[in-house]
Amino acid sequence: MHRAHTAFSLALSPMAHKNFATWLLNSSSSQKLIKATAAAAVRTYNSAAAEPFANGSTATYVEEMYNAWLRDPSSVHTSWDAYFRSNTYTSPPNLAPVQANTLPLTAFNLGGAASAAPDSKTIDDHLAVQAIIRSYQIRGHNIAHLDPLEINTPDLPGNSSTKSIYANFSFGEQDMERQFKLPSTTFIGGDEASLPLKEILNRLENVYCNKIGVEFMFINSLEQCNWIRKRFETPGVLNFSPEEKRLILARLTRATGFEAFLAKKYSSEKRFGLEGCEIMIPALKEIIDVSTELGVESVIMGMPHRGRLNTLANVCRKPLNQIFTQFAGLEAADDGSGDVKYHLGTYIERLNRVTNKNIRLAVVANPSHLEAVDPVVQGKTRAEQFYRGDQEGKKVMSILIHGDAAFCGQGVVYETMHLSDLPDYTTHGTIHVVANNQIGFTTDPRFSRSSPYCTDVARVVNAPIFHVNADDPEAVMHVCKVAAEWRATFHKDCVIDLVGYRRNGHNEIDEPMFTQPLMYQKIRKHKNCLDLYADKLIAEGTVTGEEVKSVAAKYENICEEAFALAKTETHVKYKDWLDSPWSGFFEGKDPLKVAPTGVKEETLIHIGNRFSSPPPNAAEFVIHKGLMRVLAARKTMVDEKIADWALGEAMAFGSLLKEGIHVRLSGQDVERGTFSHRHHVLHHQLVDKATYNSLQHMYPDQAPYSVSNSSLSEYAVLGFEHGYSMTNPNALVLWEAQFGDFSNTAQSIIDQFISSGQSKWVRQSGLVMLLPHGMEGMGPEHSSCRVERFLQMSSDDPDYFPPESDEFAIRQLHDINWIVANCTTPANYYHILRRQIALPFRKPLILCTPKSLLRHPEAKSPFSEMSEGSEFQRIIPDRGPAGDNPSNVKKVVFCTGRVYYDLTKTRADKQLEKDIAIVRVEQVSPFPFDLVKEQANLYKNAELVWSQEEHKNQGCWSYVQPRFLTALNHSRDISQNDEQSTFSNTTTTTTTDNTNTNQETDSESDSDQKSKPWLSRMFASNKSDSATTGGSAATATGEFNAAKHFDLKNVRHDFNRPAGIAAAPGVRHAKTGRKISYAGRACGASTATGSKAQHIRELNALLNDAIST
Ligand SMILES: Cc1ncc(C[n+]2csc(CCOP(=O)(O)OP(=O)(O)O)c2C)c(N)n1
Ligand SMILES: [Mg+2]
Repeated sequence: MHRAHTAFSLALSPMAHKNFATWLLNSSSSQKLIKATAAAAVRTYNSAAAEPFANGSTATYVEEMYNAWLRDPSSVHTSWDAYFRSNTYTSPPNLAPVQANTLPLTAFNLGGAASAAPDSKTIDDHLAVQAIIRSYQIRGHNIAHLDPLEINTPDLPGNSSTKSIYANFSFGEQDMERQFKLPSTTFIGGDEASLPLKEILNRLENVYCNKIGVEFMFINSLEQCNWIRKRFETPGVLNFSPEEKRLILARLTRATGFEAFLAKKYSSEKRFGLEGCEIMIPALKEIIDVSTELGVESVIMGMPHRGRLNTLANVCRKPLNQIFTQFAGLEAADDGSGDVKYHLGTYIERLNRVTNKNIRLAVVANPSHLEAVDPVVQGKTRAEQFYRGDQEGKKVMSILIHGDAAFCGQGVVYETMHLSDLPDYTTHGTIHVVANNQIGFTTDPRFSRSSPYCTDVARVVNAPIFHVNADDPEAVMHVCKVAAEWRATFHKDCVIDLVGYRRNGHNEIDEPMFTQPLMYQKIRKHKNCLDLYADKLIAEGTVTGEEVKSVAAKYENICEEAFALAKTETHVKYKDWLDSPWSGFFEGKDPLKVAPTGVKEETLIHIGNRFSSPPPNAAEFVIHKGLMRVLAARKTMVDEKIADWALGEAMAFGSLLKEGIHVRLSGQDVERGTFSHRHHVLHHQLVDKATYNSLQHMYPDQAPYSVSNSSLSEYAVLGFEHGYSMTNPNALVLWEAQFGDFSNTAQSIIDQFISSGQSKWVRQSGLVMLLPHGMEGMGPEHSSCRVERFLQMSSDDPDYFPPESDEFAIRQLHDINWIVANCTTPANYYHILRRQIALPFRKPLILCTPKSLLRHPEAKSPFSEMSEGSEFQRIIPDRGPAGDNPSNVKKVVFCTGRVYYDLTKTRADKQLEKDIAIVRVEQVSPFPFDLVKEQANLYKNAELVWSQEEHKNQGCWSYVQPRFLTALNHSRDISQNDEQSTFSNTTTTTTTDNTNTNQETDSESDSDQKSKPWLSRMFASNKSDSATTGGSAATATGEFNAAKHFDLKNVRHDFNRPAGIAAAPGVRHAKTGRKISYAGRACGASTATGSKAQHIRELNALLNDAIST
């Protein structure tokens, strides 16, 4: 523990007094003060002093309000509620609530008669005592005994004894027996109104400076502060019954036994053991028990490596054999997924034996990137609350477990914390548990943080922080109980800082003495928590030594049995490791069938009319004049049956809502839209918070639409939306970046979750990322969403032309990790959004979205392109004179995105419409090999060019170039293969076998393969390829053994081309000899030039380059 220089000096400052007893210090003279105090004392016991409301005393009225509010905040008007919550109210002395333990100060007047005014010494001494009490409440945690190793002793002058406190107030030994009246801001007296100074100090010392350090006085709510004081100060709160103690012991035995068992059986494996902080397991169980008791039915957890297996085993009660199988799998597998067991998620529904209630526990799959899972858990929790109609978070809650170094080091913690109280992002309180082992890998806190505690980040959201010594199980359990009650009461975040140590190195193979010699000398001599606690319980007679041994032996037996069972397992089942099974989603679905995305024209008209209309109470609802014009323009478009970008988007959202699909759009300023084009929320110009959102009122039975301006965070908000999208496949969840380039601050979420979640964790997501992209002279920032990076992570093979068939497009989508597109028309934008839901599986969609096209007169689509029969166009061919007469065309310019409009204009200016065809690649990834080939064949004699506005080392060029070559030259060999043509006619109505989880987990056995004939054929079709290349999948005889290689690892998400088979060199090289050349900017370091003139020069050059024959 890293402690600040702390003393109680602040408590002695005028400020401290002022905060503590404002009403006293407000009096100008001490004489007045004495009188006021005396009067107060008298009035407290005078029934006539309790002035009724009828006599018009405002103060009494306020006081009554205050007392009523204390009992039930909802019983007073919201304005009073807000006022009292603001903590500015201080009861006047005469009106302070009459408490059972209240005595007049005169009773403590040492010099005079009982009813006389107290002398100034009495008052000063009382103030001093009150200041001491407050001082303990504020700073007691700084000198609490939180460190089991006692290495980090308080960094304080003197020592931590009470003497150093009261000496400052000039109290001597003679004062110790003096009786002091207790203020209403403490509960240490219980039923007693006063206590001797010695007892006051003892009790405070015990409450605040023992094994618990409560950090809460920064909270700006009197009610909440009092609530916490009561939970910790009330005498006897730490008394546990023998049954409770035995339960703690049993749980601690399991937690400790589990780590010991793994250490014994897998001594050379990394497991990131929990030793030194095993109490975390009983702690989590206590939080879950209390929360379940208070109504919670589902707990969603996020956690890093440390103690993860133990949590799965002993908190989630995941069958031990499944966990042990992971170790067995590791030994057999040498494919680089060595630490996968620390990252997989899980989902368990079980009976909580303590509360006898059913509970669902999920641990969300997480990457190595510490804390990255935090917002994902929040999003998932929020979504679950939403789907259950749990508006206050009473049924679903999240627990986040952190490491000490990561909690203070990773910025996403702060970003996630700041979502905690936002209306559209709150999960109504998260309990954060820090497994604080006082070290991060090899770095100790002195070098890893500038704050006294690793938990200081929580202070910004007024979350109380409960530090506790992890070697004191009862203190830990108390803190957990209070944390669970806090969440249930206030629905706000709180933090439990479990201060323990790490018995071994970062992992079990590491030598910690290299870097922390003194700490580890101490740790070597330190008894573990279980032994310490067992000794304590034996000493006090709660259990016997034999009982302790027998509980441990019993658990070891359980582990041995599971270990034996694990040995009989032959393979890992991924479905056992899903964190969010999608019940029923895959059942009965043809995995290769996309539902139509066009809708009836009347639906488009209806949505358009609603979207262009003011609210029904338009007469009272004052809309900004500019927006009236926007609505009128929308109405005109609807009448003319055309749509611009905003209308196309609204059509997609509205039609999905109509079909019962929940739509959630989130991101910075998305309600209006960064470019002021969307305007989904109309604001009454005269009434604060009066808004109207027409998309929420399209149809009476529509699904809910939510559009939310987010906090100014990308990392946390994108993570949140990803988590939200994981929860239910029947929702369109979109995150929009303010400008596309800002998405790189969320790179961890993109890399670790979105691009790879399915292949790592069988975790599908249909999240849409809307990334404004385009070089429009706005300079190096704001121009590019860095589409090249997304494309670089696309998993389709540049050298492999998949077999052609009617299902080409859907199979590609099924195989790939995500979709990257750049649409040029509102209709295509509309279709691609709707296709997200029409697909029989879920894939993330990375969508470059336009800026200037939002208002471009040509970037409009007729309704006919969105109505029934229309669909998403992966490629938009040239529809002008060039397309009509392809044999005369000299050049075909392929492009994507907004540059299309510049290219067509230049072509028109140069009157080259017959000579140059312009083809738009709208879906860049998976690459439309088939359509590119078709287009190239159409223009047999033409030169082929790729034109882009991004620099050559950016944009799509690096991605499309090799794929063009494959499409142009490699294709015919594959498509002419006999077996391939059989393949294309194969019926593909197979559904995946997911009886347990309903999650698409692909096949796990050879029999599954047989049920997918097209897959077998596909493998067969590659025999020759593999044989010629001698790829790893080929046998010695050159025969590809599909059965052997058809396993999850090889085929799961890449079934167009089996893993291990390289493209055959013999067929890869040019048959047609056609090439694609590049027309555009040269390479560049930044994404655009900062000078507008330079930008225009470059753009003209690239257009001239592309549009020339
Ligand atoms: C974002 C990120 N950076 C670096 C690492 C490498 N790393 C793995 S564990 C670790 C130390 C973590 O310390 P702490 O949070 O205290 O957890 P502990 O291992 O002590 O439980 C580091 C730096 C990582 N996993 N993630
Ligand atoms: Mg640590």
